[in-house]
Amino acid sequence: MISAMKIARVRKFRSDFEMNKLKGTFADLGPEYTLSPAHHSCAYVDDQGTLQLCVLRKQVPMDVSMCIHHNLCNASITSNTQRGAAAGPVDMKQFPLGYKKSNVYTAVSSNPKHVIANRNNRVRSGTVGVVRRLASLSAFARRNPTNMRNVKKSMMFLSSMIKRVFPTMYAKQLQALRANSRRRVDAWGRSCIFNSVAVNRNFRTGVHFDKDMADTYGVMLVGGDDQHVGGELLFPQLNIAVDMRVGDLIIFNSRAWHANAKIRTKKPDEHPRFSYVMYATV
Ligand SMILES: O=C(O)CCC(=O)C(=O)O
Repeated sequence: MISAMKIARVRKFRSDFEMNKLKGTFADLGPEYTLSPAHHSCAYVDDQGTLQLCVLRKQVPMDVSMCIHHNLCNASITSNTQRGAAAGPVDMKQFPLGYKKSNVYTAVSSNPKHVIANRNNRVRSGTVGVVRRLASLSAFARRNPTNMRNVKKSMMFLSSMIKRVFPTMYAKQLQALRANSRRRVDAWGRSCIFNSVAVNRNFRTGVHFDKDMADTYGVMLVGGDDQHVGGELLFPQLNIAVDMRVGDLIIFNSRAWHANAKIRTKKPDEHPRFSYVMYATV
């Protein structure tokens, strides 16, 4: 049972044009940010009354978060160069041959005919479930069918939670997934409103929004020993910061600009912050 929820009408402090200029940069937790409270809260944007985010505190049972963490954490082992703006400001050391930043992120190759598009910093972030680009299951999902099966109940639990709290959103997202799927690739069954998970390990994202389906919502929880410091999830357009802890769940608009504050854990490798972003893609 979810107890009283604080509902706030918020405004956008920066236009999308201004946000586009900040795309790929790091955001810091400054005094302009309001920290999301320790109880459940929702933020709607004034003009259209669109839900931007909803934080549910301590609603994910330990067995659900442990199951997701234990079965999927290894997806973050392989480093990923395709996280675009989320990978943060380009680290030129990673691109000794040069780098062009246009509408796609392009590393320069030693072979002039060879364009390496969509490359960005190497980050610890992997995909579990459907990969939009391929419209099929990710390598992790194909190689680890047992892990995929193990998390099905937990994914369904989260999906049913959304159904209970936001029934209209649930119905709309499920319908969109069914209507748009190019192939019938299901990660966790046809009543689950997400079919993919981004698994991140100590990944400080730069300002970005998610490229999954428009008008859908992502759901995120964190895993690990909960000893991480910092790494707050920031919504720079709304000046809202959320310190996510194990057991919390955030539901956020896939088009809401977000980033992470610096991870300030003294020994981040000993106490990594894992995040699991569940989303709908086709
Ligand atoms: O770890 C987080 O708090 C955010 C992760 C994220 O934004 C992403 O993977 O796109």
